[in-house]
Amino acid sequence: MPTIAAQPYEYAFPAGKLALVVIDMQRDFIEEGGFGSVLGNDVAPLARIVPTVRRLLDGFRAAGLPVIHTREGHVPDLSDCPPSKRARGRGSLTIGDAGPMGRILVDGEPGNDLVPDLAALPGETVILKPGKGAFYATPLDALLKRLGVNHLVFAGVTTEVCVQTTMREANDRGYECLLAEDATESYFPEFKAATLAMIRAQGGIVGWTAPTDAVVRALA
Ligand code: C5J
Repeated sequence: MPTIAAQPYEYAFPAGKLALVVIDMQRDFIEEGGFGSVLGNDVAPLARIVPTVRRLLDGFRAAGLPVIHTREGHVPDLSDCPPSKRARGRGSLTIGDAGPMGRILVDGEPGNDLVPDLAALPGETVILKPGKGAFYATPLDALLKRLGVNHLVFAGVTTEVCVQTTMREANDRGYECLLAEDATESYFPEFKAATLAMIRAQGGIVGWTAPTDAVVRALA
């Protein structure tokens, strides 16, 4: 089996049976005026990982392996948004309100699009997810089963919220998960560091972590 130099130890995957899941690389979290900035965060650190995520995407595309993107968003009538989620944050705008890039975190609005450099190619799946985890109320598990894939590499934002939640959901479902360390980011550097440590603690209790270079090298 091919392996990736990872922590806490090398990550083995069956050749041709690895998929990439890119979490929520959408304008709402990465550009000024979106949900992330409305909540008072500096979005610049998230924008800085776009070229690294692109390198990972290009590696999977060149290897002919499946790529799945997710977007956190809600249907326009917000029937899939619990009132508790909408009430959180107490920023100047909340989910469903009109912001500079359209209605915040609503499917079909410009802010909900993936950033242009990471747009999905024809044939790649984009999963719209109403929760933080990409398995909740989505067809992701069924899709992966159909693809026959049990090994997943993760990238995206934010490390401690949607990325970590999704990795934990995947881990509980029996997937072997690896997070690309430099292709994920948080508004809070200490949260990112803690999440990487949590994932690989206790012999990889949630999975593995590795630099993008190590992943791309193994794909080649
Ligand atoms: C957040 C996400 N942070 N994609 N969403 O609300 O992590």
